[in-house]
Amino acid sequence: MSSLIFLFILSFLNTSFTACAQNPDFLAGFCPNTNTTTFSKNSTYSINLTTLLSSLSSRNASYSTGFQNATAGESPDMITGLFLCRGDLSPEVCRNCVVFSVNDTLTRCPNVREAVLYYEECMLRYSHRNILSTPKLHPVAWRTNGNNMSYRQVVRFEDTVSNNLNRAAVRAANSPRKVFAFKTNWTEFQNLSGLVQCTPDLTTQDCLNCLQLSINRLPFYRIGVRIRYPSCYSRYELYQFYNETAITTLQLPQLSPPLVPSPQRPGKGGNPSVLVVAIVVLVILVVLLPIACYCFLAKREKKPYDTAPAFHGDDITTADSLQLDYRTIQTATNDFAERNKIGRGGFGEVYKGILSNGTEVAVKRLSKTSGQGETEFKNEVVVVAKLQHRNLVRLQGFCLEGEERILVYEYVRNKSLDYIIFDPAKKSQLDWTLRYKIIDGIARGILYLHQDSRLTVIHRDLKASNILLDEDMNPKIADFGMARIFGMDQTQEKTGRVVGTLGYMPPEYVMNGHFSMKSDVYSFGVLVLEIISGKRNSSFHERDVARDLVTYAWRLWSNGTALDLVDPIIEGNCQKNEVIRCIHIGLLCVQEDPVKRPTLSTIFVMLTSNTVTLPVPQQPGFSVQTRNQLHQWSTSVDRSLITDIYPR
Ligand SMILES: *[C@@H]1O[C@H](CO)[C@@H](O)[C@H](O)[C@H]1NC(C)=O
Ligand SMILES: *[C@@H]1O[C@H](CO)[C@@H](O)[C@H](O)[C@H]1NC(C)=O
Ligand SMILES: *[C@@H]1O[C@H](CO)[C@@H](O)[C@H](O)[C@H]1NC(C)=O
Ligand SMILES: *[C@@H]1O[C@H](CO)[C@@H](O)[C@H](O)[C@H]1NC(C)=O
Ligand SMILES: *[C@@H]1O[C@H](CO)[C@@H](O)[C@H](O)[C@H]1NC(C)=O
Ligand SMILES: *[C@@H]1O[C@H](CO)[C@@H](O)[C@H](O)[C@H]1NC(C)=O
Ligand SMILES: *[C@@H]1O[C@H](CO)[C@@H](O)[C@H](O)[C@H]1NC(C)=O
Ligand SMILES: *[C@@H]1O[C@H](CO)[C@@H](O)[C@H](O)[C@H]1NC(C)=O
Ligand SMILES: *[C@@H]1O[C@H](CO)[C@@H](O)[C@H](O)[C@H]1NC(C)=O
Ligand SMILES: CC(=O)N[C@H]1CO[C@H](CO)[C@@H](O)[C@@H]1O
Repeated sequence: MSSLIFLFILSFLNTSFTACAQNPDFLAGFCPNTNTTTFSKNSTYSINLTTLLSSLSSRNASYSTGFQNATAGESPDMITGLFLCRGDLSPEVCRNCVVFSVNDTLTRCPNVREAVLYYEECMLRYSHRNILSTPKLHPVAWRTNGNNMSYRQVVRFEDTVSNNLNRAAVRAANSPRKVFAFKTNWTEFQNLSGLVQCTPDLTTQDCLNCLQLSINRLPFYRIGVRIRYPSCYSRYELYQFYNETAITTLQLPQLSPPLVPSPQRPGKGGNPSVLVVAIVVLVILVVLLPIACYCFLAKREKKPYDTAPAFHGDDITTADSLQLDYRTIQTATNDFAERNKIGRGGFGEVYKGILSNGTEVAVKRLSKTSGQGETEFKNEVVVVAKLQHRNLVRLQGFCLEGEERILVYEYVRNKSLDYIIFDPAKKSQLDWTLRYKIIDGIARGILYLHQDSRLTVIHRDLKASNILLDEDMNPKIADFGMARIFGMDQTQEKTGRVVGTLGYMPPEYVMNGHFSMKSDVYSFGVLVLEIISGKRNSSFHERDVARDLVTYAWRLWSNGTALDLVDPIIEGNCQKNEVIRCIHIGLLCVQEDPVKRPTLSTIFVMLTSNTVTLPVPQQPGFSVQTRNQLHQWSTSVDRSLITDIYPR
């Protein structure tokens, strides 16, 4: 098949005239050839298609913007067509690709009513249906760069790539031409470059959906991948694959958020591209001063926190609508009365409050350690407030006055999970069905943070006291986004300030300060084992048996007595196969090697479908002294089992 394509391209190389320096790089073509999708040679449709194609490849088509739509004929012979060139390419390259593709489709898709042809430089698409302004996520084509990221660096790489692509997706979706490119320092010798683009006929939301879907499908362990849908395109490489000059020009008009997404703090200082941008801005300001002034004034009408990194357009939440008066909060909490105090977290103290309209709220008074500016704080709160999911505690407002930084959350009635699950007198309230529901809900909440929200948020401090339970015992994760609110770098691979709680932190985090989404997976695994056993991982008492719960669970599992882990209070009344499966998943989550831990989307599939075969867990990650005492019994994890269960 690929050799056929190769031959095909080769024949074009031989016959095409030399004016075209290089033929476009063909990725894939799709034109379903069935009785209902074809037309006959001399039909109206055929004539109209010819008209359409020649209009798309005509000299006056808008190659400079890289996108053109056109229609020809009347229903039922109406045809709609479009082309999209990669955002950084010059009009000449774009036209070359479109002209080539128009020729190409006549050969590849003769007499077929609809076709999509993907090249690296452009895409050509036409159909008898109306394809404009309609997101289309099928068919997909992709190509990977043959090499895998080295095992040692793959976790950091996956995080860097996914964070940058997701941020770029938001920027692209909000830009007029629906394209955004980024370059960021990967190592001293390599930059990571990426480009995401939608057809500009899509709405911001449709574009974002398409890009996020495509990004979620990318195998980030490859050092370079490109993926194309009819509606969008994403690519990243460890080399400069796009024309930086062209993209910089394109991206200048919307400079307001930083060109380099904020988490890329390393290496920001001496970045020459920032310098170039600065010079260009200076020139523009001087030359086009009146216009610049006008734009500036127009911008000033908006609030400064409009520069929040992510959201524009359909989002109406602003800092104004969330900001609360300090006095309001003082009244609501009886001036932070001791008897209103309901908890203490790593970031400050929590009080119960009642607002003047009767709403019960939980008020978190943050400790005064953040060196963050007011605007940044507001920006981050607004972003975090937009993370809304039934398994996340809802952030309802904030207050910022003087030194005070206060977050106001929905009030959740049943306190936190640790308050019930570890209390011998209360734990019987949670039977197996409820515990399973809690595990499931926590997984949904983290999955949303990791992948389904518009940002990738790593919680970094998942633990039983951060899982709150509402009156129906639905779990709600608290304290998410604290890293954002405190202005800490979410993607930085190492952190001097190790937040998190002993017993829930994975070995690579404790020892090296490395964290990633897989750190949250580890904490989730610990939580699962705690929920099943009703025992705390950190203050595990059976010292003669094992030093902590994870070790203990592993020992029982390898002895074939996993059910001994189950909390005696629910033992007689639980679905044994469900429990075993949850212990199995818990053990997979606490694997020492982050790569071997499943992602949340995999965990979710494992939890919700019991037809899926789980990989065999290996010895979990725990302290060095116990490592050699256990015999290796398990076979190595079969990676194909892991990949199989993605329904993709
Ligand atoms: C398609 O058309 C051919 C002849 O033109 C016929 O033999 C075949 O059964 C048709 N297939 C379908 C699915 O209608
Ligand atoms: C198509 O039309 C041309 C002239 O209009 C005619 O010469 C040719 O035979 C037709 N071909 C078919 C397949 O009908
Ligand atoms: C280009 O110009 C021709 C007439 O000069 C017109 O028929 C055609 O629709 C134009 N094409 C586009 C894409 O504007
Ligand atoms: C489509 O084909 C019909 C029949 O040949 C013709 O009358 C009409 O002008 C065509 N439309 C375009 C836009 O070429
Ligand atoms: C298009 O194809 C025809 C023959 O099929 C060829 O003569 C012509 O040169 C091609 N044009 C381009 C721009 O490749
Ligand atoms: C890259 O990694 C994947 C999954 O881990 C594996 O299936 C593939 O064979 C590896 N490819 C290369 C070239 O090492
Ligand atoms: C990475 O990007 C920076 C800033 O644009 C540039 O100075 C540097 O030369 C690039 N490094 C490589 C290896 O391309
Ligand atoms: C990159 O884009 C700029 C501006 O559009 C153009 O002048 C330059 O020739 C392009 N470089 C390459 C290598 O295509
Ligand atoms: C890029 O990052 C590496 C470490 O990740 C650092 O050693 C290097 O100095 C950085 N380079 C630049 C140009 O910032
Ligand atoms: C959805 C869309 O982009 N439609 C455009 C198609 O092209 C015509 C001009 O040729 C525009 O007017 C439409 O807005």
